[in-house]
Amino acid sequence: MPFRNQFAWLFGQNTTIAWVVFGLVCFTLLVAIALSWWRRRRGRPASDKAESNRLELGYVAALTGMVVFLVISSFAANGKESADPPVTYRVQVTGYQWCWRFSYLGTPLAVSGQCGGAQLPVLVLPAGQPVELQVTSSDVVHAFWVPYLRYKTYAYPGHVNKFTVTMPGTGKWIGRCAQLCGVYHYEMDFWLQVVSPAQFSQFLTNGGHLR
Ligand SMILES: [Cu+2]
Repeated sequence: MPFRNQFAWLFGQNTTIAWVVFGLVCFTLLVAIALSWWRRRRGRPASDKAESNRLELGYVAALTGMVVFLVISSFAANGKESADPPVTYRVQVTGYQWCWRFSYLGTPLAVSGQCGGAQLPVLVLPAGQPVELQVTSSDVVHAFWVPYLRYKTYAYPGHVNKFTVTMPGTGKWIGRCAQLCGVYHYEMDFWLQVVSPAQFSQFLTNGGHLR
């Protein structure tokens, strides 16, 4: 499953479960209200049953099953973040107050930009090739977030969070810092731009310029 889809799918699944649970709660409430109204109309007193063990056990079992399912499916999706090697390229993504730097490992190339201006930094990746992103920070905690990918990971100082992404086609999407990191946190936007492998090789060899 493509990287983006594994999280879009998880999001869809969890949202569906949340709506079903919400629906059940509303339904149960309405039934309780209707029953008590019906009893009152017939002059019957409210039920004085203090507990219903079977119902409560069933409720606990259903909740436990749901939690186990959610945890397992989330871990399964997260487990696919780091595909097995070989990855074609490795890029170190460094968040700092208040912008981003992308270093293409194994090459001298490191690109940044001007956050908050017209020249946002651009993370350029090749289409169809697995790339490992190594996310870190040089000062405080930031978070690397590309809404299109349905993916966010923390950028901690002194620690590297790795994930592998294979972008299926070319395109350009906005990325943001998703962790309040100081005064200009709101300016920490960047572009994720996916180009053809040929364009990407040119980008690496001509100092980070795209034609
Ligand atoms: Cu930040």
